[in-house]
Amino acid sequence: MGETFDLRGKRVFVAGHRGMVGSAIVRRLAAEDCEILTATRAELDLLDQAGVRRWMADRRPDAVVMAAAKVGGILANDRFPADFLYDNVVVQTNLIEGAFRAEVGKFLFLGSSCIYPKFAPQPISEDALLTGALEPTNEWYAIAKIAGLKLCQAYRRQYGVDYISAMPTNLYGPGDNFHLESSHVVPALMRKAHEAKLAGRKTLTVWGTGTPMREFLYVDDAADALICLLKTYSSDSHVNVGSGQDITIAELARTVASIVGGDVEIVFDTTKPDGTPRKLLDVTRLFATGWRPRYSLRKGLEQTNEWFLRHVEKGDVRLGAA
Ligand code: GFB
Repeated sequence: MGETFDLRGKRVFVAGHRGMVGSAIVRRLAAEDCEILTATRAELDLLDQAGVRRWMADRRPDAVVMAAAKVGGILANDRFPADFLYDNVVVQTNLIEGAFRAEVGKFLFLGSSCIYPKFAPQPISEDALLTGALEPTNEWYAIAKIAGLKLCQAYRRQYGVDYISAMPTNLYGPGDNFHLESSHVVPALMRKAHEAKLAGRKTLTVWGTGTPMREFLYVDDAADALICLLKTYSSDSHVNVGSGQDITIAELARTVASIVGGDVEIVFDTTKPDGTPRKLLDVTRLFATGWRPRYSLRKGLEQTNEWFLRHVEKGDVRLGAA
């Protein structure tokens, strides 16, 4: 697919550059001939509309990649519905509207595969959007993300700007949140497996029944796909970003346990929710660009495990912050 947006010499603002996804995007953009703009929370509060407008007017990016979001796993989504809806709607609206006012030509909005109906036909094509009821544990986050992709579409239709949206599957990798209550499943299981090994415990507790299926994509693969879309994609409809393969949570737990080492039996805590039974994305549209993932799940998990070990030693992994 040909390039529709030439990054050379451009100023690209990565909103949320300290997060797992934003930092992978910054790593990936370093290979491009462009200037990367970032702002810490102290420099720019994305919840402050006037501040975002000022920052955009002042720094004048040519493109914005929106990786800033309030994110969390199944339990955090369920417990903090107001935060997940309010923070995400306000941050994304400030960024999209602020970019438009500052005449930013290209905007890449990031959503999530949870925008689709709970019982969408598998693999889930982009057309499944708004065809059925959402999964209740994360409907607040999903509603925010649907509003974000619709806002990009609306600006595109009304003003002809090149604002596009990507919907990544479940991502994992270096820089993830390893807090046991607020994290996603990969970092949670990795941390639990390490703690079991250190304490000589013989069990690894997995939430739910272990039967739900999830598709995982290593964050550096996701960043590569997103930069590919930034350069080559320009259309009204959003694009799914995934690996095209899924596994059960029980299989994931066994794989994580085998990488971490230690001899653990997997037990299921069925007082915790399963969430969506399956959400495998149809990645035909993304793969039509020629892009393919480079990391197998096992390789990505090994890399994440190495990162986790290095950062636990240095004491700077996010183990405590909810
Ligand atoms: O990753 P996760 O929290 O998010 O959970 P979702 C995935 C599956 O893993 C669920 C199970 O079936 C969980 O019950 N699981 C097993 C665990 N053990 C654990 C554990 O120790 N911690 C966690 N967190 N899960 C999120 C949405 O849904 O997906 C967000 O809440 C977002 O909105 C994200 O869309 C990508 O895949 O269920």
